[in-house]
Amino acid sequence: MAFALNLLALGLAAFSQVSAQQGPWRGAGQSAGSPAYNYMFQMPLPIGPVAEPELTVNVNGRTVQYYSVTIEPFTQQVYPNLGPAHLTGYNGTAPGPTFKIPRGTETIIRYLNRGELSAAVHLHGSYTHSVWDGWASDEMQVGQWKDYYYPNSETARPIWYHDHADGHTATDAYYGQAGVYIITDSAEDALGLPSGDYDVALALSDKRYQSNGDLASPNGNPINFFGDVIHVNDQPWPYLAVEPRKYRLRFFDMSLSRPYDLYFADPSGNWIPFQVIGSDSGLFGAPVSTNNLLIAMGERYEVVVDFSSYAGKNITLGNNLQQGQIQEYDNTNKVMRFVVGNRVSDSSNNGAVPSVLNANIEWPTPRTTVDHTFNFQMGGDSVWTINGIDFSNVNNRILAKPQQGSTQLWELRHTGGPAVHPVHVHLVNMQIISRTGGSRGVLPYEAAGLKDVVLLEPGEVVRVLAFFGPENGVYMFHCHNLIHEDNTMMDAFNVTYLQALGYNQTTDFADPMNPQFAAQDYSDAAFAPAAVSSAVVSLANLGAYSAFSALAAAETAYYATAQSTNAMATAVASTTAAIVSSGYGFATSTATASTAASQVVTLSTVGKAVSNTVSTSTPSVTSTTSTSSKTSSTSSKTTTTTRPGGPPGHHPRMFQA
Ligand SMILES: *[C@@H]1O[C@H](CO)[C@@H](O)[C@H](O)[C@H]1NC(C)=O
Ligand SMILES: *[C@@H]1O[C@H](CO)[C@@H](O)[C@H](O)[C@H]1NC(C)=O
Ligand SMILES: *[C@@H]1O[C@H](CO)[C@@H](O)[C@H](O)[C@H]1NC(C)=O
Ligand SMILES: *[C@@H]1O[C@H](CO)[C@@H](O)[C@H](O)[C@H]1NC(C)=O
Ligand SMILES: [Cu+2]
Repeated sequence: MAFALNLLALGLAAFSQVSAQQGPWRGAGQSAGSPAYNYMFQMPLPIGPVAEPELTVNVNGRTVQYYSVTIEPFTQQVYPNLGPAHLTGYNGTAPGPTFKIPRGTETIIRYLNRGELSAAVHLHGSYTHSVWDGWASDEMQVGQWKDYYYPNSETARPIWYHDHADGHTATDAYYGQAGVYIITDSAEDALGLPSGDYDVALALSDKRYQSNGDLASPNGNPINFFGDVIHVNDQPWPYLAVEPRKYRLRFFDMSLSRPYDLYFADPSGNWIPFQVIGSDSGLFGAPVSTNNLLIAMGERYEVVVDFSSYAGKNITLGNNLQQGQIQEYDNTNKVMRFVVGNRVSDSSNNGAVPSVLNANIEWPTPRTTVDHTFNFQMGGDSVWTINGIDFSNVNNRILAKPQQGSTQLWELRHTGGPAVHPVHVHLVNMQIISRTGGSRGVLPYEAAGLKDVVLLEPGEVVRVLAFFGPENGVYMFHCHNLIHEDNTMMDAFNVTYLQALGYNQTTDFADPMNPQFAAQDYSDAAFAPAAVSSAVVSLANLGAYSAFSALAAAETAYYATAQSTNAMATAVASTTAAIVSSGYGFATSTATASTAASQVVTLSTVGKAVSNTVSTSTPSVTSTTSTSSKTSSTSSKTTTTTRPGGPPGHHPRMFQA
């Protein structure tokens, strides 16, 4: 039955204009018990401010911005007629502050945990060294802080940040620890897509409320959490006043367990065609026209929708999901409303969507041999696993060891359990090669770009191809149904060091538990302006991402030409000058300092400068640990360490790493 319903949703919706009114709504008459929300489409869509850097440093031509964020409890009046909801979010907001970072500008974000539980921050969709990737047990306990260092070197794309702490990621994301992070670039700017007020991020989530207006807990059911109140940017069923022109809308599914099948309906219920222009890893080669868009947890899709024919009318964003595993309620078929005005105040960037959006998607090298098969299944006691191994199985949880810079074909199988599994692989950009075993293949907008999440419905087998590099390190991959992730459908892979590259790191970024980068206890001294800028400079001076482009090029050449390690010297020498500049390419940072910086410090004379040139045959990075206020000079290659135990209420599983 699930398949039949699913076929209905995807088949009918994709190829014909169907009325949203037709047929009984399968969620009608059901509620999860939240009080009635009597303000549907009456509250404006919240659009948070874009974060501004507190400090910008220039190190050997690289621009590094510094931001700080405090994880803290706050209240939000969700039901105007009831009491407030209690949340815990980044800087006391939900969603957290929006980041908009030009490609090539590195960022260091200091998170201070003033919440109730331990925290680990993952920048989802970023190539980030393991030590800053939000490894589930690399946690900040309450009262601790950690500096996360990000490259932002990939092409323009909508990524996001959210908690990833061991065992309570779902709780933390649900109560507010999630936010939008957008990478921009000049190639995208040159396309003339709708921008400024006409470029809107829409973060979807579903929640439940108690009779007093406070949130109901998402915990208790190990299979799924489905709320009966749909939020966009943490506001239930909002409206957005728009002009009769084109808009770029960026969808983020930040829900714990709920995918959506989105459509735009005019006042008669007719669906409005729109164009999908990009997904997780940025712009497609060409736009994909559709009447509906299936988006699962963790996924992002960007669309251009044209309201020009609807002046003075209201357009509803609806959810037509008809998937047997997904619980719909009375109003989960509605998402938000666009109230179209009569006047266009700015008609720039309102032309046809270019037929070529991105001519340089860097598709992974084709490969037909399956390197790994992963079964996503439910075991006894409601434990979810990958190949029978869960994340608490410390000695066995590394399920793959792709060699640095290699391309692998992974087969992901939904082998059981009454739920869907959107699989997220950290670090990589995946090409979705095939989907078999169910009722559908690869959707056109899944095939049009690279992705970091792919949805597995019951019975489905999906093959994905990805480049594992350019550097080595240990990363998680897991189900992005956060209930499953916590319970513990998550394991790891180790991108293993490629000796032949002859590339020597003096700092170990590969072990996520390297104590050099562990969270530290709060102290006023560590937050004094001079200490902050010194910490930023020390970190920036590591040049942690400076060799990316040279390494990526060398690896590509190595795997293309080297049949034996003897060929390596030639491969490196002949390719290091070539900058990989698109797709998953890792450009060396080149952007100029942001004018938004409140303080600009040029520190080329502070510390020992990093060599980040890529013209030499062997890229090198010189660590400047001697200038760092928080490094331990003895830890060059550290293995696993044990962190202090979690706060009360912490998930009882114990990890060594
Ligand atoms: C359009 O939606 C707005 C906001 O919900 C509402 O105030 C208005 O009455 C609606 N207009 C029409 C014509 O339905
Ligand atoms: C978070 O709030 C602090 C204190 O108001 C502010 O200085 C900082 O810039 C904010 N961070 C972001 C990312 O907006
Ligand atoms: C990952 O692989 C590296 C070799 O590149 C090895 O030294 C390290 O111990 C491995 N890490 C784990 C956790 O297995
Ligand atoms: C890296 O280290 C190895 C072993 O110590 C050495 O043989 C090699 O020359 C080094 N490579 C570079 C580029 O320094
Ligand atoms: Cu799952």
